[in-house]
Amino acid sequence: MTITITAFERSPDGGRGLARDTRVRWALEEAGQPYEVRLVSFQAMKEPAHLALHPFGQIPTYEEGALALFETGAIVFHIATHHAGLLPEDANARARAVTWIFAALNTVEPPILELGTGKMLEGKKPWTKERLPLLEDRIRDRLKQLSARLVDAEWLDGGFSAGDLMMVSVLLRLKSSGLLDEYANLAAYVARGEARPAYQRAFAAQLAINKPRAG
Ligand code: GTB
Repeated sequence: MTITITAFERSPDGGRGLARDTRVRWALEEAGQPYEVRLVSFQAMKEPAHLALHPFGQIPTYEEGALALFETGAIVFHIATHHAGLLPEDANARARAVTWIFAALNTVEPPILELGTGKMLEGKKPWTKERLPLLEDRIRDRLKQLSARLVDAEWLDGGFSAGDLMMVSVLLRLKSSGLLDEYANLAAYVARGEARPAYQRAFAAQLAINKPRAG
């Protein structure tokens, strides 16, 4: 059955791979599943046809036959449970890998998003100058804890899993902030994720759509 995902017609990040379709593309590449992409404009995202797929009018969505999903956690989990390569066979190891998906989305991503919002949408507010260091420290708390757990391991719990895919995807957002470089093992962990051929293919596919064009 054909898998179709949605992505920005033109991502505001100009192809840096930070929009959330990249993590879904990456999961599909790891699973060896071909997929099609339907590009949507900001306007189309808020229209009934897209809202029927995504109640919050966002990307990405995932369609496969009669199934339509939204939320990257649910989409990556679905891909990982239906195809080999993203979750271990052992039941307990599998449950732990799923835990890392939730940890990435519920514990690590929120302060990173707060910083993004603080910079992009509230950058001119009078309190921003005082607030940004607080937001950065909240991220540092999480990075310090994650760094202490990872130590010098290659991945979070044994072999590469959907938990690592999600954690690396979340941490990638920090690259330009310099915060990641304060934790050498986390910077190396993210680099290992980025070096995976499946990530490279996913990144290249979104870049082909989003790279700034001359003129
Ligand atoms: N919790 C949802 C999920 O995980 O699927 C969040 C989905 C989401 O935030 N989608 C964003 C969206 O559709 C795109 S990824 N936004 C449009 C809207 O809400 O109207 C977030 C994103 C956007 C842009 C950049 N960037 O340019 O750097 C990075 C990340």
